[in-house]
Amino acid sequence: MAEFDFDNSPEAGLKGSLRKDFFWGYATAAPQIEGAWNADGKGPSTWDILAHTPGRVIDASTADDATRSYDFFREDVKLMKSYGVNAYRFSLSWSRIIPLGGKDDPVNEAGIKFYSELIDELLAHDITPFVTLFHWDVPQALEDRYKSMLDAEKYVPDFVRYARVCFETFGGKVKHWITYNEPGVYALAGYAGGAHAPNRSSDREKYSEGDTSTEPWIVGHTQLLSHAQVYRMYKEEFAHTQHGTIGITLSGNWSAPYDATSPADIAAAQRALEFEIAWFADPVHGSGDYPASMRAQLGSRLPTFTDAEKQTVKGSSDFYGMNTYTAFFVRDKVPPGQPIPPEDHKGNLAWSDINSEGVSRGAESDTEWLRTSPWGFAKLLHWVWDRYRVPIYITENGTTAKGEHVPAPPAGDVLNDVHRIEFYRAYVGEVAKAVTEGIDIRSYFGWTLLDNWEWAKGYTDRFGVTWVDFESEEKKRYPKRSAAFNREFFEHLIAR
Ligand code: PNW
Repeated sequence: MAEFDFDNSPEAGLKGSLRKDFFWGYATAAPQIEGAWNADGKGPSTWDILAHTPGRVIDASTADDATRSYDFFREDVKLMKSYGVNAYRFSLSWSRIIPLGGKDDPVNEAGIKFYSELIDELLAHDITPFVTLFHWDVPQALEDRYKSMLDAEKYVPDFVRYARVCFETFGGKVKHWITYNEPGVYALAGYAGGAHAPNRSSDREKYSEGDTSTEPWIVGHTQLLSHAQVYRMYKEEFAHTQHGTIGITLSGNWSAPYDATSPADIAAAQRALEFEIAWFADPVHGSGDYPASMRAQLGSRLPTFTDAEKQTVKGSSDFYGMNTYTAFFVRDKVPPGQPIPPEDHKGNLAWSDINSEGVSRGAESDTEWLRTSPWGFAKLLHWVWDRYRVPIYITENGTTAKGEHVPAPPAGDVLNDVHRIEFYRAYVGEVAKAVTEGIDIRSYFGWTLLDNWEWAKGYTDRFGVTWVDFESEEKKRYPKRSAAFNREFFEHLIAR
């Protein structure tokens, strides 16, 4: 039964605008949903260690159980089917597959079995798996052995071997691979700010180790080099028999000038996009090297590529994997001519929620940084398309909504998540419009299927289209209305 009547809506004209083989569904990440953190031979990840360290997670929770999707994956697949999706993006836990992580360490057959069954269950329901190899959970053993990504020489072969095991084991059935999820957020949150694993930062009041002025750039570089090697390995050794696609997913929000008439603010907004997005996208999809604005500010603290590395990294993604949530207004922080502190890792920016004319960047969510800013999303899609010209897979987009922290069972109003529906209506509408303007977009994954363990925010950020009762033994799931909305919206938008 159609509830939302798109044929008589502002979106009526967008009917059938998305390609017939458009992939849509929801995205998740292993540490946020699986639970079973030490079951069946799984080794600890850096996030398990973080969660078990007092003071690191704001509600003092752990992901030991999360939404228990390790136990209930068949129910989750059924739920997704009822939501009408044709694809599902999830990540593999490296330390479930190789508990100690290293190239010579043993493979855990129970971990292989779990993911094989999940993949089979998806395929049995005609849901196409999109598999992320790395969504932030480094095996703790590699952190202990050599500080993981800070030592590229040791880390790269370990990651390449992990990827090889995955291609050999799952590549017959998985045709859509993502190497890294948001290498930029991983590097900055874990090594600059320090709130994420492995909790490294120059902030000595909070963290005992780390160097914000150098480590994020090293960790970014290591991810690029290891990503590129895995890409080349897949192309050379697996693609001709497995016929899949492989790429990297980058995080990036739109940045607009605080004062649209100020040359300095316009330059600041461009620099913001380069620090956040082009940091990875230029090496992979563009020039093959870091943007000049980053080199200018960071100098030799930003690593360099050899010519051979440039050749390996350049063009090492079949598509542009895009995670995006919001938009910001920016201008310079330190005025021109004055020194920028070496700990600055965003490109010398000051942010504001309104621009110089008092226009808001968008409606508030339940998450400080996140506002509903579809206007910025539209601009971002054009900026990425104009600069890189590769097919875009939107791999994450979504929001929290105020008022969802209620006891179970949630009252009717909580499940009628109007704020989230309006977010999806606007953002997905922009996807369809961008396609009609000639941009090649091939997927959309909402973040996320279930309310889950939102990293250092614990269970305090509810991003799901499904409300989860974390108090209950079985982590009972309650569909929100946004799930029904998206189902009907994509039915309307995808060509038959
Ligand atoms: C993504 N930002 O992280 C991650 O891929 C998910 O695992 C996470 O749960 C989700 O977004 C929601 O936070 C981001 O500040 C974290 O712009 C922060 C930002 C963007 C993405």
